[in-house]
Amino acid sequence: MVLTGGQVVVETLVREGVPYIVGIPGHGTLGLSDALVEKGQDRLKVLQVRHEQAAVHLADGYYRVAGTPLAVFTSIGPGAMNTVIGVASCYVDSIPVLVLTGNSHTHMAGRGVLQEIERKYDANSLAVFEPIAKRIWRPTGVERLPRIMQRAFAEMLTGRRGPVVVDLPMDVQCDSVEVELGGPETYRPTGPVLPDPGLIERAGTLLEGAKRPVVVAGGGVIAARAWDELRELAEFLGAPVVTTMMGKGAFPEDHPLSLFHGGSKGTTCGNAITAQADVLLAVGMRFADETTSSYRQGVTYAIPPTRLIHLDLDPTEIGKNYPVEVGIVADARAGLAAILEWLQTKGEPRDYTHGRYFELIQILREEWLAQVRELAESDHSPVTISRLVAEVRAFLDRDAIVVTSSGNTQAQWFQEAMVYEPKTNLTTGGFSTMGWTVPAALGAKLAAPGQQVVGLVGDGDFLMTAQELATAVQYGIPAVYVVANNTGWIAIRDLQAAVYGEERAVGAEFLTGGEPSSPNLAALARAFGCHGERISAPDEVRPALARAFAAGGPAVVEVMVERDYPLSGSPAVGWWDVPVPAYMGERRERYERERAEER
Ligand SMILES: Cc1ncc(C[n+]2csc(CCOP(=O)(O)OP(=O)(O)O)c2C)c(N)n1
Ligand SMILES: [Mg+2]
Repeated sequence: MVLTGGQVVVETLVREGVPYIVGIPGHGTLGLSDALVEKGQDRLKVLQVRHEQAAVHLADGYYRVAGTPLAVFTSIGPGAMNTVIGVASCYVDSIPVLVLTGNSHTHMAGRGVLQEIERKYDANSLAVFEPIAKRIWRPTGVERLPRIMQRAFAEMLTGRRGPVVVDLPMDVQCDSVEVELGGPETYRPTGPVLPDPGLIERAGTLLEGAKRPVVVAGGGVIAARAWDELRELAEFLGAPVVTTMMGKGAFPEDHPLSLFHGGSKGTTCGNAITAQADVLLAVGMRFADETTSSYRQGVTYAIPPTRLIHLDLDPTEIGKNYPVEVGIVADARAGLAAILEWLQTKGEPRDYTHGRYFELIQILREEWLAQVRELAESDHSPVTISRLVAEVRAFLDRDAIVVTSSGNTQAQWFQEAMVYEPKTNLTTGGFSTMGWTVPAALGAKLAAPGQQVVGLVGDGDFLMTAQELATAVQYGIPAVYVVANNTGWIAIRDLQAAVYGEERAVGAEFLTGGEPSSPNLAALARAFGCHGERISAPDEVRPALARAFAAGGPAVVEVMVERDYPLSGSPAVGWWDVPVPAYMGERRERYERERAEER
């Protein structure tokens, strides 16, 4: 068949089963947008957003729930550049999204076309994506486009996944080519990367002999849908499971073997158990600094003497941060299943509900839960974020999806709320991008219309992409936002207070005339056509949530929360390397002593 470049894009998206293309058109993308109308019809729906960053976050949220990618389209120049934060967030968290950007006609490139970047290289905006996308392409003729589209899908969906960018010159969108398009099975592999049997035997042998085995699960477990294998293996070994921020939800947190999380934003029980492990099985995770308490020996990990088995799809993660005893490159599900199978052929499962190790796990778990309960039961008014987290959790269904991005709400949902099912805790784990929650929750709701979707978000974060409430209203996407309004970037103020001293907490509050002040976010939501209300007392949370869900459309519950330190957040756990200025005397000396213990 003969297709224009725009039509090649649309046909490939349709054959890949992509349901939505999200973006904002401009003169740089007219050939593509016309093809969407011409060729897309009902097969590919176009979603307009109000900012291109939001388009990528929406696709990101969609993928995390649906497990299939969306496409994003932008015009040339600023439209394309606006996606940068979205693409980088996807890259760090290994989330596939296809970003299609418009650019100068091939025959005009370098002349200074409207919105072209060309002072160093012609039509050079693509270079901005080089460090933040898994792969980038710029077809210089329409005949190259069909193969590039196929390679783009193969690249983003194979191996460690990630975002890709295809930059489309305006003429390439409109020129035509004779093509035969094959189905996805003709150009990209399916099926998992299988582990090496010899390594599985070594891992199995180590785990079989372990007295205090621990499993650490990261986002790779969820990406590989390996949660059943994770649970079976943990129960077989009687091993507690801790997760990273991206891994939260991979293991039910009301399971007696769950010790929640390790790291600087982790839990006391998670840190205690990983630091004492004799054998650690780390799956689909990369030992990032927050997860490890900045590598300070003995705070979260002590590797060695702990013997590490690291299973990951990406060979570059193995041995990167800690020395491994066994490093296995494989799909998390295939790897866990293989270890489990090996163990099953060698012996009987341990009784994971009895024994000294199990008792230790229960004591640690109960100690932590008692701390959380105390925070959650606070009757303080205005409500604390801890109490808010508890009220939201108590209101929601077991399979409700909660979306967080940065600030105290992210940290406290992570630490203090139990998550029971995979893909119900969505968070920008590695890039911690403010502005992510509002659009990502829309993507999540599109992917799971039958599940409750709540964006639990700070006022600062909310204000970075609040314009997407217009998108929510336009398409009737009933996400519910709980905005914890403490009139400021209070996580940062609290960090200053905790590390440098309360008197040095400056520059992170929203003040007018020296007093905290905030726009009325509930009124803002109503101005967009959403349900919106503002509350501040603990016992108002659940009734307000009930009204927000009953409203049936997008809704904002603005919760005026306690803003005074330390009730504004929750106690720190673990350690984090936050450099202290050399002029800070004792604080600096302590920092240097602690830093000296990093490995
Ligand atoms: C885009 C972006 N800019 C800056 C930061 C640094 N940062 C991390 S948390 C935070 C404050 C978040 O404020 P808010 O959303 O109101 O939540 P709060 O901490 O007040 O609960 C900031 C500025 C970030 N994570 N992302
Ligand atoms: Mg705030």
